[in-house]
Amino acid sequence: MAYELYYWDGIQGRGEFVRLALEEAGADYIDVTRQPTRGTGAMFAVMESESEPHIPFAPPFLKDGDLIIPHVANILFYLGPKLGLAPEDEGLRHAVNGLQLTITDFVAEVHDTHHPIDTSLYYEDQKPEAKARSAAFIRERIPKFLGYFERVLRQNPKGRNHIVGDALTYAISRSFR
Ligand SMILES: N[C@@H](CCC(=O)N[C@@H](CS)C(=O)NCC(=O)O)C(=O)O
Repeated sequence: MAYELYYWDGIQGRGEFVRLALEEAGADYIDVTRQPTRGTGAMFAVMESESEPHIPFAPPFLKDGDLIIPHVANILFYLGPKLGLAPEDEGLRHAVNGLQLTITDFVAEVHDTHHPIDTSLYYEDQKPEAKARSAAFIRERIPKFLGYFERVLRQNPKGRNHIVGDALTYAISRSFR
């Protein structure tokens, strides 16, 4: 059965991390809300279900049969071994998961540069604060996060073509070089 990915229909957003892995592996999947017959209504139907015990808080989430898996890093941790995008070694799988969770933190900080005061307010309604937050983000946080990923890459004992081990993983879809 095809995997079902649920995410907002009009943006790449966090859904793109999952799409990249599915596309890289050539997996059979349906981008549910982009189906003309389903749309975001199908996403809300799952999130607002009164009977489903494991409802997601927010998209993206993946359905594999009856199983519902929320959060990008959690979805990728689930899919990685099935798609051939995670190391066989259990310890290394957790290393990849750690990198993906760091990416999760990074993405949340990127989001906060545009919505520093209130997530439910438009960027236009918090522009001065967004500018101040962005300046600090550019100065302090981008170099810290990217410097970290570059160090991990440099220190990979299996070489610098991949971030963990000697093959492509879902954590960073392309080698830096
Ligand atoms: N930790 C979650 C974050 C999910 C998330 O923030 N989703 C956004 C779209 S990118 C959303 O729709 N959030 C609604 C909300 O937080 O109320 C993940 O990594 O998937």
